[in-house]
Amino acid sequence: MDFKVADMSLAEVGHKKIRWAESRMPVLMRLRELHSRTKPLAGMRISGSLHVTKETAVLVKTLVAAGAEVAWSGCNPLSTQDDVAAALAADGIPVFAWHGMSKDEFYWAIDRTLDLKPTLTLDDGCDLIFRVHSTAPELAGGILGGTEETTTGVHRLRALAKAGKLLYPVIAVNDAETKWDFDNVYGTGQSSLDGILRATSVLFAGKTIVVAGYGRCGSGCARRAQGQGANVIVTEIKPTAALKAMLDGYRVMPMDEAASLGDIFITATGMKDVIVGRHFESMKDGAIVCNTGHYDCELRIPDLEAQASSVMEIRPNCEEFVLPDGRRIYLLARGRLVNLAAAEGHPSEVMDMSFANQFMAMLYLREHGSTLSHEVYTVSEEQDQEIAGVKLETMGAHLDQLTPDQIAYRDSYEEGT
Ligand code: ARJ
Repeated sequence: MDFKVADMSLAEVGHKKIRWAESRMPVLMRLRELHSRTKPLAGMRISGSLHVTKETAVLVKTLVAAGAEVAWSGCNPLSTQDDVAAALAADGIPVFAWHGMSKDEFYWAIDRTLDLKPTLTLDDGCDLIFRVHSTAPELAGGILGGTEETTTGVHRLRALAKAGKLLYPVIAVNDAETKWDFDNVYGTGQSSLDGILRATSVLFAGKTIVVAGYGRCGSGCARRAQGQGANVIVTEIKPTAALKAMLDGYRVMPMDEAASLGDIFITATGMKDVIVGRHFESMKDGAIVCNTGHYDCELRIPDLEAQASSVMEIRPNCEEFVLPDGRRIYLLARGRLVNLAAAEGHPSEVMDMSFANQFMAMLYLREHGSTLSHEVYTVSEEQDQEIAGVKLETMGAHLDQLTPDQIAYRDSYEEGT
């Protein structure tokens, strides 16, 4: 078997991490148990490009248990957990991922997973699908469908579909309610703060935190930062999102104003050039800047590099840029997603639902992919409710049920005052 990871001696630590994640992902483990007998993915070859973390390893092992042949790469040069990659390789998974890959190595790794000649693809950020479209379109005919994990990737796919260029059906796993309303909010909120803390160990209480973007990810970060006693400023471009931020109790202003006020900056917009040279120029001494969006383009790092008279890695994942006037600005994880590059990504409990959606979307594409058109699909309401129901049950919570009389009331229009 072909694979490439940083260091196979880390496999044992990786195995322990995966075991830990398995103990906290009951929905996915239930799916594994259920489908390891019937092997509904037998005959499927899945190429995946998604952060190599302990949670992803639980997904990969579940796909394999259900009969699939799998090849894997990361979806970000700085997010691979080398111990987990080693553990997967030791378990016989062709994995091509290590922390700190160059851009060329990153695409090389994706190409190795395509050597499998996939029947299904699994993406986070759309790089793998886009690679098929741009360099190996001849593979598309053999692909039943693909899935996409994140908002940024779904945007790219919708643009591709709108241009009439999407070569096979894709399910936007991100758009499942049990994904974006939990992973993006609670996952990003906790893991982004975790990344900042591991990289800096600063006190949040009393700090001014500027959160760029008040979508699900940004609102999660703002809420958790406020919970730590920080004063939160939000920057937005969309009136309704800005209004929500205001009514959630935060100040809203343009980045041009916020730049001189913030102690810590977190970008969560999915847009490029959110913090650029003129912002770095007006920041306070000691300001900490990071990104939690999928790509590193939200911060214009070359601007900061051009301004700095010296740069030093002062702690792991924390670089000190000294400006000519003596001010110091700290950049975390090179502007890559701080939660995955400086911490371990979202906690297993929340990835449980995201990856249960991934797994069920794979089953769906196996069954129905050949009848779908080349469009972006969302997961069904039934799948969402089923996953939420099982998750609740594993958390020990139970629901009320409507009586037949209540159902009749719900479905009628006669009864009023
Ligand atoms: C794997 C993770 C983890 C984790 O679902 C999240 C998403 O949409 C991302 C955008 O790239 C990151 C992804 N994510 C967050 N935490 N993927 N393992 N622990």
